Amino acid sequence: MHNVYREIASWLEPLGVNVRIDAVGNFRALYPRDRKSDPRLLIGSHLDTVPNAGRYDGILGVVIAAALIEAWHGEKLPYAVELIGFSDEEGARFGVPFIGSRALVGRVDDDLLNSQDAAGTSAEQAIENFGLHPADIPDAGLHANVCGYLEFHVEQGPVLEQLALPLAAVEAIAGQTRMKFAFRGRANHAGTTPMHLRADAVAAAAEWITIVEKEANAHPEMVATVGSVIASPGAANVIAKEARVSLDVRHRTDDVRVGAVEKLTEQAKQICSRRRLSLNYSTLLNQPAVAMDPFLIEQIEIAIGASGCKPYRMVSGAGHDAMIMAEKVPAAMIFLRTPGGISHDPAEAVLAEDVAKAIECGMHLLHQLASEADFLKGTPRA
Ligand code: HGY
Ligand code: MN
Ligand code: MN
Repeated sequence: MHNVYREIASWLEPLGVNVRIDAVGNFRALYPRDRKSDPRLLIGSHLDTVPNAGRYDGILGVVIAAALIEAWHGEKLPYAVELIGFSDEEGARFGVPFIGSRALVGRVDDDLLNSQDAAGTSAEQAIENFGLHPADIPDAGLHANVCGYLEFHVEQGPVLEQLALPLAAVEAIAGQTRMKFAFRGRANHAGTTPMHLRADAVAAAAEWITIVEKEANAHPEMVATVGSVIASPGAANVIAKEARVSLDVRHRTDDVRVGAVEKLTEQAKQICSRRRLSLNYSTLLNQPAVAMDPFLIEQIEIAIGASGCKPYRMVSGAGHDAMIMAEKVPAAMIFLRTPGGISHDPAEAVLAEDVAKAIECGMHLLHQLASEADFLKGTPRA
């Protein structure tokens, strides 16, 4: 068993849980272990992260879920908790995010399994190399008794720090588009090729990247990022033949986001035809914005109040597994303040007292939900 699984299992097994690693590498632990047929609340987040990451994105939500099980241990609540540590939420390796949570909602398809990493290994191959069996992926699906999903997560932005609040309820998660573009020109000698005779892939990509930034600035609350630019052959004295470029566009309103993506794709085409380059592009993710469950948002705000904090609700610019889980069950998130507002970087921070507040809020929440029979039965609410 991978050491992160072993570590979490070592916290939980003394409490009486049964741990399993499902077919896409999600860590799953049911507590109490003998309550298989009871209503089940899923609490967790993702175990993976991004290159050169901080220490809290994802994993903090799994640690808080484990802390809640530990704090609850021995109490009799009318439902079980399944702790979940998703194996791949970021999409850092295969470019396609939410592999772990998509397995729970039954959306692992051939496109996803055939997506490849930089070395050409497919996700399916990676699953097999890890000792798991893609044929078992259907068994990773949600248990029929799951009544809801809760995720604790660092805010990853500046809002709660500016408001001097430790916690917030997430009301919605912005939609996001992820694409990859290949600008293809002609390699040539940097010293002998006159400027007007060039088909310079990096110069074309650079022109487009400034347009990406301009387009995002033209829409309030839009963010657009080119996080990766790979030039080849990548020598200082060779005009680049190819520039492979990533695009990440996010906005709370899907029409605005999709409209901007279409415009940027069109502009990439125009730049390439004017500069005598060719263009290849593909969409890796077109994830609509997702509202969190209104009932659970209310319950979270009550629990935040019961923890002595001022309730607050906000939209998440970051994507989360909760937006995938919301396809099948009521889903909601609790944000923790991010001092410095930095994330996806080693400077990412969290305050110990805010983590304590989050656990206190979580305990209130677990007790509040214990008396919500309709919620536990999974009765669809109007
Ligand atoms: O990129 C994101 O939205 C998140 O960190 N997965
Ligand atoms: Mn992240
Ligand atoms: Mn995350």
